[in-house]
Amino acid sequence: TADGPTGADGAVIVHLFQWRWESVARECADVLGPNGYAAVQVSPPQEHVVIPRAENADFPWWQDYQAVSYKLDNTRRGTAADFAAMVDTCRDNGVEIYVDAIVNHTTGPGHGTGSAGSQWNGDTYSYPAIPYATRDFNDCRRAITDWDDPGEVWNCELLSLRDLRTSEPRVRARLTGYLNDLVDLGVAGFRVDAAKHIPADDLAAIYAGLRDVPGQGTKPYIFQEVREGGGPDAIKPWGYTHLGDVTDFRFHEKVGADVREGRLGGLLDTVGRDMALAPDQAVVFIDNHDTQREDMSISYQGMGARHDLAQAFMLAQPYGTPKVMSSYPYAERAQGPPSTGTEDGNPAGDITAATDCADPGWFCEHRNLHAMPTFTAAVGSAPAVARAADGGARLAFDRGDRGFAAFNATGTAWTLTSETGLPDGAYCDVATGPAECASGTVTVADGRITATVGPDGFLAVHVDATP
Ligand code: LAG
Ligand code: CA
Repeated sequence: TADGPTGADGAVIVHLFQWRWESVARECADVLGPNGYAAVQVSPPQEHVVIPRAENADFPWWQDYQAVSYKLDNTRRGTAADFAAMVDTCRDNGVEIYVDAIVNHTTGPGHGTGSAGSQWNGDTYSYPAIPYATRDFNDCRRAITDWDDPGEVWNCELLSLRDLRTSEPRVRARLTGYLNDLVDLGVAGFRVDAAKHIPADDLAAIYAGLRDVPGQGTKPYIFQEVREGGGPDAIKPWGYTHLGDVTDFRFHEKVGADVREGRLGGLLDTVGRDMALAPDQAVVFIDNHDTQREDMSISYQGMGARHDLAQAFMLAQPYGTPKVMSSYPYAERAQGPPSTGTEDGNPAGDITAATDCADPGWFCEHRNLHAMPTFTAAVGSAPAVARAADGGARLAFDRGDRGFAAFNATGTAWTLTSETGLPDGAYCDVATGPAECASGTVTVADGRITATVGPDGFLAVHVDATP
């Protein structure tokens, strides 16, 4: 559950992966606020390494996951002023900013100059702009090899990334300070990157010093990246739920694959039975920026309209806080976002281009969901009640007496008539247009709804969107 003003059950997060700050601000005003989104997860905003073009195509997106300092200036996505303006604009449009917080590590080996001009040296564990020195890093200075050993997972190096000594009060205070600087700007939540690699007690100490979000009077919302591995895998997602929400990757694996294969029939049972966490503790997604690079078949690039259907189902069903993926096509794993090309005088190298959803360089998946987040908000925690099916690839359900949604994972239109708990009346299809009902209405009469769902399409109506 996302706590805070928008944060009850029903809050929808969208990850605008690698978007420039100015573009996020514009999207909050034009699209996200009006369509019911509660929050945006933005890419890591701190100073990062710059990997020259010669070594990797287009300055890899993953530069951002190697922290050189906690300065917000001159990342590839804009200046500190751009970042602050984005937070304000989004808040003014009812949308919170959640920052992807890199707190487990700094950089990998090597040395260089970061995006804001700070020196870093991963070989000598030296980050003077923070400052961190060698004593601030754990003693296990090698990559994690045994994932069944908690000590290794927590204290050795994830991907050779220099592992912070988060048991140390000085390091904790520095991390809390970084997060509080963001809170003071109005940042209302954090995705805690690599939380699995930090002992829960260390995270508890880091979070304990967080300030209230200005104007909100509550602590920032926290969700933690704890990926459940196969085998014994020592560290489990449920070891972190006492500190905040936690990512549940089972949703991606099970729901993503089922929707891809057109297996909708069992999905309500799956989300009610086979997930890792309690519904109000989980953050769920069809794909994230990592999984879409591991298994493109569960991504917009691999699934097209079927991926839209999968994300729409996620917004309609009752498990977890849904996080919508919005990304860009790529030809190789490391490929960065569309860029303006290297700008002279800016050490961040390639600067992320302003996002234009008409430009095929960006997918903008969230726009294909139209006002579906208003459905999620309107139904809250109302239970899912299956209402109609036709074979295994067509499914419709109520959310209590608050909403009705239908999904058609076939190549032909599905005209259905079904009982519904919705009161008799006319409703707007928020899945095909804005909640203001530009896209036509669906009627409930005598407790029955009649509707047509297009090929590989979906429909959603709810009590807060009527003509
Ligand atoms: C995450 N969650 O816990 C992020 O979602 C994931 O995207 C991050 O990895 C990871 N943890 C560390 O924050 C990404 C890339 C990696 C990349 C890393 C650091 O997926 O490929 O590693 O960010 O930039 C790269 C190289 C590695 C190398 C490492 C250090 O790919 O081969 O070992 O840099 O030099
Ligand atoms: Ca660690």
